[in-house]
Amino acid sequence: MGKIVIDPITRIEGHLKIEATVEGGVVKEAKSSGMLWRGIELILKNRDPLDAQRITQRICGVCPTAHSTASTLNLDSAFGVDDKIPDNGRIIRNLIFGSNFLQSHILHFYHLTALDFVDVTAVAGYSGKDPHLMQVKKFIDGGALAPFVPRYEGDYRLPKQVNIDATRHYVEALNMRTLAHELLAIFGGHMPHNMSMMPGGVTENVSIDKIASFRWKLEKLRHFIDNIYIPDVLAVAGVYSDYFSIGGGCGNFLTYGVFDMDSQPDLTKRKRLFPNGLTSVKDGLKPDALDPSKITEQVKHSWYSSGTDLHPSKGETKPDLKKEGAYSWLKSPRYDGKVYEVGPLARQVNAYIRGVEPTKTIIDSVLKKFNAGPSALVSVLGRHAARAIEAKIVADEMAKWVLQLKPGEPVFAEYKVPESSEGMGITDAPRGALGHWIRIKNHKIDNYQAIVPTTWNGGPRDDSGQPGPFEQALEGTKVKDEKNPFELVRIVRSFDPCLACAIHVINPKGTELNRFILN
Ligand code: NFE
Repeated sequence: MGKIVIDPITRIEGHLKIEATVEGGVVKEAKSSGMLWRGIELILKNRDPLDAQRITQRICGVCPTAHSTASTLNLDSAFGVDDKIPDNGRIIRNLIFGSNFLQSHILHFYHLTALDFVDVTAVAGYSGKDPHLMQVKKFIDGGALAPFVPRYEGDYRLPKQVNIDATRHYVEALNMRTLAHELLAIFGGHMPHNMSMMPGGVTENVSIDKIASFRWKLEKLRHFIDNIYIPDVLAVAGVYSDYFSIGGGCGNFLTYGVFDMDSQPDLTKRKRLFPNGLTSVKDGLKPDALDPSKITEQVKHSWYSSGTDLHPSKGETKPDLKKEGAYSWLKSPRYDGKVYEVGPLARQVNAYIRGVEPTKTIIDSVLKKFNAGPSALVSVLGRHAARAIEAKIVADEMAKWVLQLKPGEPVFAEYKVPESSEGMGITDAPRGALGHWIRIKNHKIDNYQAIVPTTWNGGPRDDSGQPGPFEQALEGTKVKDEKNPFELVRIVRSFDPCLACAIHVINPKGTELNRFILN
């Protein structure tokens, strides 16, 4: 019996440690530890409720737009304007958030996970004139291979030309992400912290110029997604098809849904491009309705002395680094006491089983191409495919939404900050279900809680010992070479973890809590 410790896992956002106990070449037990603390809830206490919209965007540099969306929905509901958002405001919010989704999904495939499958050293002998490849070759010829190495060796299988093409796309994807940021800035102001989303709608007016500029930039992104991103994912899937049966995990999926299609005040009934819901492989992927009152966070194995199994509206944040048996700064979110995976796969599986188009048709065609049934989706490659399919659907819908904007019509509804109130903002972020909860007293924030996607996916064992989704996806995995555990990092990265929400490495007295060694 041996132990593999990967600390930190690179090419993700934030600091995650994975410990895997291996017996006979198979992972018997896995532990996922979030090694940084996110104290944003404490920072928000006693502040003006409107600060939540600004401060929660600082939770993370990758998905600030997700937090601006969740906090805005949260304040909409606490201020009682959730049924008054004008169509222009609703659509602009979707365009801002959609731009961030596209940036995020392209980032994940090319700059975080592709290097698990694509061998950039194929460019070493390159003698052509493609400027993107020449850029990469310069790194390789100069012997300075970072960020392409260090890496785990022993399982690079793509044909040389596919490696070269994908390496060119790696560089091109950087330009596409810039373009997605520019797209967001048209109505959002700028990245990373958009200024436009506000309770009641947005602050940016509609003009023909903005519509035309948005459409023009979006077309280039759509071209990249259709002709480069999706074909690259399919090329990887064709060669690494064993990853359709590796890293499945808990098989329970939860989504709050995302991209508002109306302003129905009950967020569980609001029509969304991707609907909310739950489903489970164990129950034959039957659709189940979402009831947010069943969400709790358990803390038995987390460095908190807070009460356990509390609903987030009553959530507590009391850090306790000395807690016996704890191994993570993440809590363990549960729905009705059960473990759920969140993210693009959860959204697309939920949409698929409900027959939502175009998800249903696209997934059917991908499954047919690989001669596979829906169970193949519950895997490493299923997560990558779901993310790419989702990028296409979101980009195509954005092209329609921007043409529904009406210049000259209102973009926001007036609101007043109430003396006391409660709110809930649930949406899906690129990485999955994201919820913000607020309690207002004396016009100030009395309590604020956020449960982010990676807390769902990367949380530790819960009060009854059930491992979290990362842990379940790792357990049972065969490891060919314990010195190069590429299976394990491929599994974890397929979830697109973001621990960046946890931003504190020192305690208030300035004492170091942990030291990370990169190798
Ligand atoms: Ni920090 Fe995020 C997304 C949110 S994930 S990137 O997507 O919310 O934990």
